[in-house]
Amino acid sequence: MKHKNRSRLVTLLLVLCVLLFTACSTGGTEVAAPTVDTAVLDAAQAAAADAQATAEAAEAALEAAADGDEAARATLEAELAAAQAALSEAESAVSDAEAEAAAAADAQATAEAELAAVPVDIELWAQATVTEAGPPPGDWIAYQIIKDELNINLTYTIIPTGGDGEAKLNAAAAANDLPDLFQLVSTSNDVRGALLRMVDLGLIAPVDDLMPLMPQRTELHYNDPLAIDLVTFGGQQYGLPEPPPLPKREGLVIRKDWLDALGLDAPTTIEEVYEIAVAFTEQDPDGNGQNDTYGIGGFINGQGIGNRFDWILGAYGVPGVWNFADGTLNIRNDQYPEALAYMQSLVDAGVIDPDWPTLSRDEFRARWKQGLFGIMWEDFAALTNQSNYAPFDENFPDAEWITLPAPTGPNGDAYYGVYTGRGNIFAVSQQAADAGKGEAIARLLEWMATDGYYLLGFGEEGVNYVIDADGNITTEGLDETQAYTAPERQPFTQMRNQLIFYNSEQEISARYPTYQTVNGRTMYPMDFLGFFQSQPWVDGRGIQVILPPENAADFDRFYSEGLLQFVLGQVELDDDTWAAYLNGLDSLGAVEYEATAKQNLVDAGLLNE
Ligand SMILES: [Ca+2]
Repeated sequence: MKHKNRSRLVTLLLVLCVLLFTACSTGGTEVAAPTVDTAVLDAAQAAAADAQATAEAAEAALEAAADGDEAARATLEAELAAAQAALSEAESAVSDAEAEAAAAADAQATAEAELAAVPVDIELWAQATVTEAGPPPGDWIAYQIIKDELNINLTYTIIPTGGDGEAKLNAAAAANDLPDLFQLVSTSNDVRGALLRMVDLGLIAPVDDLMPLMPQRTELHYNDPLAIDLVTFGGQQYGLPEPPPLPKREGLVIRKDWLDALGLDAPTTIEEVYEIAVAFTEQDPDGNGQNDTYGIGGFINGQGIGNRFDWILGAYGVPGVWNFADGTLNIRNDQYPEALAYMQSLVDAGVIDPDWPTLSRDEFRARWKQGLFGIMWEDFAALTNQSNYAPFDENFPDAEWITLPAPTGPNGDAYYGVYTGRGNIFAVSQQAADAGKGEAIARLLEWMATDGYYLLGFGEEGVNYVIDADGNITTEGLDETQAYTAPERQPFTQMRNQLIFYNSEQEISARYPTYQTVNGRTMYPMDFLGFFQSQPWVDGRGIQVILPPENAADFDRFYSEGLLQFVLGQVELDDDTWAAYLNGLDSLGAVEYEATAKQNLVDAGLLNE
């Protein structure tokens, strides 16, 4: 009996503890403090404390009645009954407190719903996808959907590209009247620098808190840690870095029909490229009996010999201008003059189209379509998209270009080129954040990556596009003027390249569909892209933090002209002339340029000190 009573008391005490804990924690965490009548909770807690005291007294009495006589037992039972009554009262009080808390939570939810019912005005500035097409009309269905489903009044302004767009943004910044959400513009292709300048002026709001509010968009658009790092200053993320346009889309190709005609295998080394270039030049690969072909064709795009010959520099481990592993110029590497010597050997042997240093891009493209050379570096769409390939196809229906892997150099190096990964950057103005618009901006951006994706990227399903059995987007069977590809429809998808597309396979295959050539061969543009992307590229995204020196024009001219003179044989390439070239660059501030570049890479977390 004594033992039984003791266990009842222990149980009672445990129950009281649980009730006390529940009462306290309900008040502390689940109900917002300002909306709860704390007196109710206080009363519940006091009652529970009383019950606990009574129970403790009962336990003391139990100890005192160790001998177990009837009178003591009666007292003990009376005490227990009192404790149970107190417990019952405490339970009831806690129950009241919980009801009060639930009512408060309801009131809060109602208040939040009322707040959300007030539409949020959001002003968006972005560049156009098709500049000549103009903005969507005022009665665009998307505006109504955004209002109905997101409770947002969207004002969408298309801003100009280049200097005009930059000036418009700068004027708004100067007037402290930036739009809520906007695309950064830079004529010098340095949108990160443009963002940083506005951050320094206090005009841009951090977006760290917005990222968790848009999980799907973050997964599809903001998934590159380096891109996030590049818009993070002082530990806070200030930019929303959209995915860059299709990366790694250019590559090396060779005329398979010419290889077959001469009984040659595709080259895998830089040496084999040379041999085949000689054969293509000297052995009449097109079989017309005339000496009218070259091995290699190209043109200069960028500094030095240009990035279209990075596959040659890459075979020597020095593609591009910069060595991002240590922040120096690649010309410091002793393999650089070796690569130039190889290029010079192609020029010297006359196996590269001799007009390459002066050709424009269009002139170069006209030449491969005329069958002038059999090895080249080209953009996959410029080569394989139906409209681009058609003139070549008509001239040479039996011809076929195939992809080449990055050729290997004497030390085993092989790189296709440098991937720079520059994409659009959007930002939220501090003014918008101060007005409490951050959450609504995140809601809009998340919607654009989820429910609004197809509407803003292609239009209305069944009207402007259809999804076929393979999951591909097509315009089959649609009214031609309503198809999302029609000129008339371009105003309705102006946001697609700025805020909607993220290089999904569906997007890319919609832009680069397969088709039949003149003689019935199936062309797969996507296969060319996939192969090019699979090749070894140097991660050159650090170029985004390297700013040109003040004497950039003089520096670049000396840099480029000097390299070209060596390659064309106008200056003999030897140890002395190479040293003189490097000295000339140093006199133009090359060392300081490198030191600044290195510091910028270190500051951006892209390079260790
Ligand atoms: Ca010929």
